[in-house]
Amino acid sequence: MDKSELKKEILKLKKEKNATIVAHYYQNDEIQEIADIRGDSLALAIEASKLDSDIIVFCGVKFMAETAKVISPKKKVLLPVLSAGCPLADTAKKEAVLKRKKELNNPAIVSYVNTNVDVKTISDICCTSANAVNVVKSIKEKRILFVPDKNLGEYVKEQLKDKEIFLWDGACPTHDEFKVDDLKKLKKEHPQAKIAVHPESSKALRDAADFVGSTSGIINYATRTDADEFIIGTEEGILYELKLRNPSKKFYIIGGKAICYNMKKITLKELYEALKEEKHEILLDDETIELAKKPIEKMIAIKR
Ligand code: CIZ
Repeated sequence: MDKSELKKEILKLKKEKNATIVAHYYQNDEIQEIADIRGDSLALAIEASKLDSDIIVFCGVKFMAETAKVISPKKKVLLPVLSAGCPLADTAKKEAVLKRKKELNNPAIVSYVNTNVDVKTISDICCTSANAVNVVKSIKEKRILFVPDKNLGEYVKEQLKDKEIFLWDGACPTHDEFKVDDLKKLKKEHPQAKIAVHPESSKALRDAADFVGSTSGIINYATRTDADEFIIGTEEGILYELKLRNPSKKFYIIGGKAICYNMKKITLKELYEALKEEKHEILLDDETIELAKKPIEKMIAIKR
């Protein structure tokens, strides 16, 4: 089938099966285009839970689909490509996190949503890049083990000096790769451009930026800021939404390219097959859902 036939079939199946397609901002353009909802992982999981659809097809990576399942346990949640994982999440295995907690004499565990679901079951509270500072600020504990992103953890630490934050040695390979020299080069070529980077980037990059924020934060910043050009430090799938909302503005990705290969594994073909065969269903046992739900719900109760 060619792309236009695939699109027709996907729309037909979606209606027949009462399914909702949600796509993360880092997905391929063709997936973002056909999705019912686009957003960051938390917004997608929350929005999908409000719909009366029977199936949620989560076009993103595994931890995102797991979070959607925890929030909507009665719905069938599908992840079109099972191998779409997150190398950052995989740096924090549950047993290793528990060991570190013990070594540090039991600090509270704040886990970024980019963790596998079993790590959420042992977390005191979760956070996203959009609410990490507010989440850490909100908890009474002073001593915190922040997993797994050391850059985001360091960013939080810089703003909350009264907390003792222990970092995990994990980083996102896509964001950690941005080079300050590439940023400087772009700034020289586009001196008027505003710089917006994700907090998963290194300190050097964050310090050089006009704005540091999550995907939704970067999109809102670029949309409300009165500038014609922006230098962007996050995965390039974000360009789809940035251009859609700001057709007259120009966006340059640091280093010219930033791809999360896991995010790009889903194409129209995989999406079509996932809907047709209802695969790959995310299955979690009741105990995991119950335990993982607590830190996620605690986070949702806090403003972004
Ligand atoms: O939580 C998300 O969606 C991720 C991974 C990034 C972001 O900034 O939105």
